[in-house]
Amino acid sequence: MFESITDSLNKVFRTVLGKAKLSEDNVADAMKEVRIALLEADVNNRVAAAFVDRVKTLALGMEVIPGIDPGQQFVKVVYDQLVALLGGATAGIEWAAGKQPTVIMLCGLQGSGKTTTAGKLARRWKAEGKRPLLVAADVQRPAAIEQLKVLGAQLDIPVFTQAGGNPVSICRNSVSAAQLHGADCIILDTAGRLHVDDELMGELDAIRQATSPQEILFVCDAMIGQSAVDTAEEFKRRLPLTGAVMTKMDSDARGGAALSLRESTGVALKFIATGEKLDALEEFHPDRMAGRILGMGDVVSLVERAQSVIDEKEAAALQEKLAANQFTLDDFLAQLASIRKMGSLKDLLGMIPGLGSQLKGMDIDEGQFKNIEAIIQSMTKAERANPEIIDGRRRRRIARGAGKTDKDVGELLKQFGEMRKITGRMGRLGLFGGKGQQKLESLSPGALSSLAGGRSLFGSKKAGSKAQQKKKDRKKDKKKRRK
Ligand SMILES: Nc1nc2c(ncn2[C@@H]2O[C@H](COP(=O)(O)OP(=O)(O)OP(=O)(O)O)[C@@H](O)[C@H]2O)c(=O)[nH]1
Ligand SMILES: [Mg+2]
Repeated sequence: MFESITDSLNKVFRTVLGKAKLSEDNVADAMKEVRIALLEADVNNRVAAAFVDRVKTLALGMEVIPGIDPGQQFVKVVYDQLVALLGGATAGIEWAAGKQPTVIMLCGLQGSGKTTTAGKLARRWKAEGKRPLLVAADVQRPAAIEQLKVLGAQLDIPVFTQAGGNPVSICRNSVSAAQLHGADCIILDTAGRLHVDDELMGELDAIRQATSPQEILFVCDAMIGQSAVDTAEEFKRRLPLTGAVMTKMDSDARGGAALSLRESTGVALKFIATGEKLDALEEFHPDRMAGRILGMGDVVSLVERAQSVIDEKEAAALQEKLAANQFTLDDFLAQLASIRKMGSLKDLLGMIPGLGSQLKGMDIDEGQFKNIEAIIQSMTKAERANPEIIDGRRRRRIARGAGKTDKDVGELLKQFGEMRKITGRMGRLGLFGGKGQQKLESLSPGALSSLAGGRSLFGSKKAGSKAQQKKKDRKKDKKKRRK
């Protein structure tokens, strides 16, 4: 979503990096480009101008530090200011003190993603050891209560509903019922409207008075761009918002709303949602996001994502196998499935420092995953454990079964063989644990590169007709969503 801004900013940085001295003109030129990049990403005009002014002043006032590249110093100023723009420190959730349950009220326009977000938050907090209760306070839309019930059943989380009654009494009663449900955090899923109106605001304010929520989170849709910021402003005039959740960050929205929200409205972004699935919710960290936007990667989030999908026991078993060089195609298949659970490959690679900007224009072929899976799945158990037994006849059979060519199968086997060679060498170096192990970080880059040498398992292609097709697909998706 921030691809184009990352790309533009990296171009600007290249013009200043390596310069022995930055003149006023250099800085002015660079900041002109930064401003264009921000505006192109749909950042609010006023916010962009103020940001550029701040960076310019700081960059021109930079003290020359001997031995430090002024260009790098400039990038650091941009990074620091971007972190500040996004809110500085991570804004956590304010949990109620003592035995009181915490009340979290969600509000926002129709279709912004409140109900989905309620489910995602409940899932997240349950995983953190809390006992959430979802409250169906949307009596506006007949299907709304059912939608929340379905989510609750899926997550095995109780849902408070009440036949008849108005939203205010439902919410009030849910707080008294929390104890009965053994719940310590109550998530109120309120009704949305197409536009901000007095009736909606009156209702939301009455719910607030009846339940004294610790958090009133404004849920907004990144796809509506700057009007998300305007709507936040309107909500804030009537309700003491404590934070915001930006949804649909997986869409081709340019991200400007997320960048402008804090500075324009003073409301801190607390979560971002990146998909329809219930695990597609991330806590918003200004520093990590700034790193991602500047193409510096976000290793911390990458590791967290990996931890959320990788089972520790499985990982330990895998390490043993790697160390003993008994890694089979079946293990490989399981690893692919874990990686796919973590999100799109491009998204993941973008979190690796230095890779983000290089990915621009590259069409990471996610279909390759499927090809590899299809080929491995059409092998017998014996073949997967012992690829050496695959001869010409077997290869043909596998290819036919997977709908691929003999060459595809041959290539996969060759690459798997090379990978095994590398893991074998790493195993001998004790990199996968065990006695006398040497940690990966402690290896010199030379040693690491001597380990590498195989070709990439995943082809990547220059953007072309495929990228255009993807764009078309995305448009189609968007249309579907609107319906
Ligand atoms: N792609 C994507 N879709 C999302 C995301 N969050 C929600 N949606 C989708 O957006 C649509 C509306 O979501 P809801 O959660 O029903 O929105 P709501 O605010 O509760 O809507 P109302 O109750 O009608 O006001 C659904 O189709 C969701 O699947 C997200 O982060 N990414
Ligand atoms: Mg809803």
